Amino acid sequence: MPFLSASTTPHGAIIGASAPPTPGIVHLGLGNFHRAHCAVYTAKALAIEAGEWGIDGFANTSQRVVMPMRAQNYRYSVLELSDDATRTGIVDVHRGAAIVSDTPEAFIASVADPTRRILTLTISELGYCRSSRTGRLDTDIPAVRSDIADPENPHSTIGLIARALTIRSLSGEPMTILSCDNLQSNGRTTRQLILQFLDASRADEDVVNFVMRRVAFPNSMVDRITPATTATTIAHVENSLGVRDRCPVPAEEFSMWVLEDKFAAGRPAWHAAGAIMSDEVEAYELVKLRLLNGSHSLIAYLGALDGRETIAQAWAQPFIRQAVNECIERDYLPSITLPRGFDPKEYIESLSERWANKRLEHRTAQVGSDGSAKLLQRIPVAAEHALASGRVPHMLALTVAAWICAIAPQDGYDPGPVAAEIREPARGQLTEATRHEHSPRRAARAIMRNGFMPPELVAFAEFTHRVEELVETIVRHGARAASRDAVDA
Ligand code: CS2
Repeated sequence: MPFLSASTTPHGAIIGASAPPTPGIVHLGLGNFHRAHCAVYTAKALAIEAGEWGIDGFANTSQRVVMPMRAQNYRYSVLELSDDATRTGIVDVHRGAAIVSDTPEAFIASVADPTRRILTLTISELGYCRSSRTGRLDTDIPAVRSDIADPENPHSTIGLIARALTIRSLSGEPMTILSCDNLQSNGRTTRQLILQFLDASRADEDVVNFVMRRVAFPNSMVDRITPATTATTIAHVENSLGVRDRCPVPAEEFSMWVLEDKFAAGRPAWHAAGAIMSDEVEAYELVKLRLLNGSHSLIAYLGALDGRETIAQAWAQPFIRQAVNECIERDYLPSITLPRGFDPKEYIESLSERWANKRLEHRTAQVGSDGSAKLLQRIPVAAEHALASGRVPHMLALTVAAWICAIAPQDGYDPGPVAAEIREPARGQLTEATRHEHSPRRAARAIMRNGFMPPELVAFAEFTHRVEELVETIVRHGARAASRDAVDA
């Protein structure tokens, strides 16, 4: 079987249109999500309105996508998996692919280049280097600390962007930085972190003024479930294209993008490609971060503890469905002011269908990964909202307890093989925090008090106490018993 390359002709159609050679967009984070989301909207937009909107792509560290994309002239396929159909299309909008950690100067030069007009980011919650304690730039992270001391040789994402903007400020060309990550107020937050970095590294006033006046940071809500690529994805694509794609992306059919239309130097016709331009993005963000992502974490941790490998298998368990439905009704919905005209019932029904999609094979271990960073975006504010009005959010306490049990070792408790696959960069710190604690309650308390959750939430003793209780119930009687306990409370 030939490989997808410049000279092979695959059977599949190009999604939208191919981009012209000049990239007006720089993108950081070449993982599956970007390639099935922003890249697809861009390809579709180009088919409706031509423009210099190719994408110069950068991966953070991984060769997994960069090498194959280069070999394939930056093309790859998206395999859309719904319950009754499979569709494969080819995306052809990238005009470069490199690894930032290998060539930070190339990334800096690309962002500083006046012909680039938008920098899009999918760097995950972790990439923003934000402290769980203060919500500000985390200057305890070694890469951030060394970038502040030596801003001309940056390694952290925020340091790299700040360096590029410093150089760009010389030309004064406006630009937009568009965060496409699951962060509350993602545009505003990115702006604050960059300004905090510039302040800490004593940047010139001119640079700060340039960022404040000429760089736009629109908020955006992004949504499309994109599991990891597997051998099955590659085989499926091979069958339908007649060529072998080394880096295809599996994705659900559903896709949504809500954007604040505040761009400093133009944008592709994303609105014509289905993106919603709205002045209520933050409300959409909250809906998505809590109802989808927050519930997703609960499904993932309860599912992993119950030995379920995929989200669909977990969602098929009545005790998990019940826990999630209660969580949405009791703890999440009351914490959100819904966007105008938004029908929560319809949205919740569509979530249920999306989670039930067996063909996606979206792994609980994937959704459960990086919980120490992800949960901060999903739980604390909603929990504090309930607590401030005198109500204990039992289902949010259950989410935190299930995360603790899946990740942090507890004396004599084995969370099972699925939980063992969850990647958690804070595992070492969690183990350290609980090293001298020999009861589940004490271990949970140590985690809550050691900066893994914001102090404002930990200050509500009734919440911390409830998390401790539920951790103990999971350890002694299992995840099902703990769910019942939380649902009945
Ligand atoms: C998931 C998200 O892994 C996770 O934490 O909740 O990646 C989710 O699939 C996407 O945000 C869907 O848009």
